[in-house]
Amino acid sequence: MRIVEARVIVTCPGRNFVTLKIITDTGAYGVGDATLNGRELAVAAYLRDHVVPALIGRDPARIEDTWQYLYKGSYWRRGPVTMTAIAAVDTALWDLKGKVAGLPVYQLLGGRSRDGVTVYGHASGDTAEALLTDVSRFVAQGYRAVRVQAAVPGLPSVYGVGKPGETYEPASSAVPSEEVWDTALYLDVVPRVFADVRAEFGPALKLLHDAHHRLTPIEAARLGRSLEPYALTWLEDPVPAELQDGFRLIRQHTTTPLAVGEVFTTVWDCQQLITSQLIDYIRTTVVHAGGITHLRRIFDLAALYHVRSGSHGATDLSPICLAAALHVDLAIPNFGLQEYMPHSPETDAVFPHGYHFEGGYLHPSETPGLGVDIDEELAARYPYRPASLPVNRLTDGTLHSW
Ligand code: GCO
Ligand code: MG
Repeated sequence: MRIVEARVIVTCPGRNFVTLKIITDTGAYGVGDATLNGRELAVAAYLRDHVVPALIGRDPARIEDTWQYLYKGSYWRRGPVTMTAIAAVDTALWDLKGKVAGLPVYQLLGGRSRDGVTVYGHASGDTAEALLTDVSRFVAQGYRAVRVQAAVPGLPSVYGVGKPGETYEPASSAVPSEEVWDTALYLDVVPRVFADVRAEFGPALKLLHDAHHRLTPIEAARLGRSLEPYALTWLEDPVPAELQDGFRLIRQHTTTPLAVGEVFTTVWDCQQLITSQLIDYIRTTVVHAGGITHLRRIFDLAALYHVRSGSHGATDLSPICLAAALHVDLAIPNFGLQEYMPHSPETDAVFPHGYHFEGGYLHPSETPGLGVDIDEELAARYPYRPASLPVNRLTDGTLHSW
């Protein structure tokens, strides 16, 4: 079998997605997600100009060799654009291998380690009452884990808090919109919100919170400590993750479990955090961390150090990435939680898939491969629309992490 064509498909059914479709001489094909929110066309160009020409004529069965070829062969290693492009190729080749073998991909990864993939949903609200109502919406659907993000009085908008009834999509305008941030106001409100939620829903519901890289280590330590009575499952991205010694400082002060990794692209970004046991959950995901091949390598390292997976699963990762993540989640021994933000009906129509939600769990499709596809005709009806993630400024105008 040989690769005869690889198509880069950019579509915007409500938000932008980049997909790679690898086609072989037998007509069998595989699909991979290549979406990097706000930087979609950089990955599309990397694939079209630098990767696709080298794929033509290759044996698609050689997944590991192709991964090494693209990683070592570019000389310029790592980085989100490169690793997202490699992920797209890798994911498409696993999809194809499953189809050729007649097996769902999780079977190729060693088979089931659990019955279903526990997911967490996103609750938010601009008042205490609205937030409790939103959490109960998830509880009523059977969710066992809910991420809670609250409005901060005094700030016009806050990461993770959508308008009532609308899906939260921060990448909107071509030029980044500007938000305002005040850490003191935020640190004041979050523990009070969790006190209310824990009192209302009891000890069994897993609660999570995303600080979205906005705190200093000592601020994060204080937040973690103030949240201890409410037993969070994790506090996510407490600090920007470049300076990893910051996690050591947080760790010295709090038993609130820590999660990080949605912006990491290789095992080299998290090996120190994992081997020093500075985190509890690693949030790397298929599309941004080099595909199934490399993600499994990260999770295997994590398993040696009591670190569990908690893969990123926001709506800017396409249904192809989610499908691939579910196969990995089902197979690995150290699965923790999977983030799940359902896609819009328009997106679901462009990416027909067989995974489904039931009582707090997602189940991957049992069809051979990943069990997800792209409807290219429908995709062509939604042309690319420039959309950037926002920037964040302190009240005095200083640029801060978003
Ligand atoms: C999450 C993430 C996202 C990111 C988004 C950026 O935990 O789901 O923080 O909401 O902000 O994926 O593109
Ligand atoms: Mg996050």
